[in-house]
Amino acid sequence: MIPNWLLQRAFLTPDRIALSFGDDKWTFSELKKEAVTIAKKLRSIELQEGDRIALLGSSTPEMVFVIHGCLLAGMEVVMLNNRLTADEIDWQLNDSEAKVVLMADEFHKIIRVSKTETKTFTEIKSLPEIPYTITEIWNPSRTITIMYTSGTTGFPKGVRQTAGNHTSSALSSVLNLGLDEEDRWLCTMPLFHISGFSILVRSVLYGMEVRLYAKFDAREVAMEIARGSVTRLSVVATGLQRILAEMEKTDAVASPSFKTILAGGGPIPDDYLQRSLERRLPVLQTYGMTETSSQTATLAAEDALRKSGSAGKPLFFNRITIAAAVNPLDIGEVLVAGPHVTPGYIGHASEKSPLVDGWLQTGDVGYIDAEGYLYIVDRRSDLIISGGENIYPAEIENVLVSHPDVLEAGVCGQEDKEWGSVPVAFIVTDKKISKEQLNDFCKQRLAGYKVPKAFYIVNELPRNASNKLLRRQLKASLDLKRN
Ligand code: S0N
Ligand code: AMP
Ligand code: MG
Ligand code: MG
Ligand code: MG
Repeated sequence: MIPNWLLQRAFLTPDRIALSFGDDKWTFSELKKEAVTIAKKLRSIELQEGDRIALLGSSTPEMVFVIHGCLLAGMEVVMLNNRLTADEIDWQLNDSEAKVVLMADEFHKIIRVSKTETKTFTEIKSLPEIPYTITEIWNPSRTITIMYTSGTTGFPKGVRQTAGNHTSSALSSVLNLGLDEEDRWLCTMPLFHISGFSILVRSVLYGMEVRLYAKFDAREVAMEIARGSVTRLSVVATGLQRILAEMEKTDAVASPSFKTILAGGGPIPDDYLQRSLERRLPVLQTYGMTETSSQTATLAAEDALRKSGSAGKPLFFNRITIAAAVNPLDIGEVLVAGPHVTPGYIGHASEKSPLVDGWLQTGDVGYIDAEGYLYIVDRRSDLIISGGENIYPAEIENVLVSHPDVLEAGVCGQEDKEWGSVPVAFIVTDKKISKEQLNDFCKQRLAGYKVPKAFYIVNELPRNASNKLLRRQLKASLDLKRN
């Protein structure tokens, strides 16, 4: 049994600050009032408990009210990545069979092609309120959110995250990080990723303020850290590097009241960790994924130097093992178990469970040292992580070969100073086709971060005897180009 998060929180500490955005603030009781109003309005469009809806917007207070409104009303919420194109969103709407898309007004033009019914936030406001009794107790297996994560075949998979998953994740996190009355978590991570959504969950469970930003603004974030007006922050490597550069400009250091930066979503370069020390930024490397509703392992601040490069030990309720490892340091696939692990996917991917004998097959490669610290040595096969956004080459290749003049296409990641890694494409064609044309073609069909940063026209692609594309050889040929 899990209490309805917001009802319980607003009952326990109604006057604590729940959310701030610029100069505006809302207490938990005010947040509840906004959310209850939305829940009652949604009732008027025939939405029932257990219905699946999709949500598209950016990080605004209104978005937070709608998220909580939907949860109060018992809905399963598909969190759409707002960087996607109309086609990509349409695909996720079909796969998830969402009944309706609720969206911030400015996204209306993205959805116009979709068959799914839509309601803008302004339209929701004008709906009548239908009174009903909001369920006070949730079943732990109740699906709260569905987040799409990229898949090896090029088709994203919708991950179910239950009330139990989110709740245990937030509890593990607080056992790891601790909690102080003054804690205030700065959220510049997208709410449609678990990195951002998990901050909202921690907020209602702990009674902690979320300081929300609509956009990542390194200067503002650096100022909040130096002033100590926030105490916690989550970042990916790209964000951390921007904050460091900003603080270095003015030789700023973190306020002593600033406590932790959770840094994850991909590898964090050693250089960033060293520079963070000079800024007195306590950076905690963390390993987690959509399938684990955020953190699985986190490196404690006191181990940051001694265990540099490690993602730390599993959080209290979680277990991590390395497939087929006999001794410490043996390298293999990272397997994860615990109450935070998803029960599975929805839609086209629902047939195949990500669990084998109760262990989540992460696809990541790593090892555990003799003291139990996890090291991730390689990302899942071919996965490209650009600024914390995951991309599988097949997704881009599928789009490229759908171009009438493209005979074959191969995509791999190229190291990048700003984004960590970016996709580049190799094309086989017998026509004259310009790189601009290819770029435009991709831009119409793929989110900006998936559009290859370079297109190389080649005579053939490296393949093995059974005609399988050898992406590692593509990568090797890139290294040759650079040397
Ligand atoms: C890094 C961010 C903030 C960059 O976005 P920015 O600067 O705001 O970009 P825009 O102004 O919107 O666009 C400008 C141009 O930049 C391109 N662009 C934007 N983002 C990317 C990107 N990632 N890669 C490549 N290009 C990008 C735009 O396309 C635009 O170009 P044009 O004009 O040509 O279209 C932003 O990318 C960001 O917020 N990234 C973070 C995403 C994220 O949260 N990932 C994590 C996902 N994983 C998880 O959630 C599991 C791990 C986890 O939970 C976790 C992770 C970290 C910390 C803590 C945790 C935890 O466990 O709690
Ligand atoms: P997502 O599917 O967006 O949830 O991304 C999860 C993936 O990001 C993991 O499976 C890893 O490949 C990668 N990742 C997350 N944290 C780390 C980390 N600390 N070090 C290396 N890779 C990471
Ligand atoms: Mg994923
Ligand atoms: Mg990612
Ligand atoms: Mg073709």
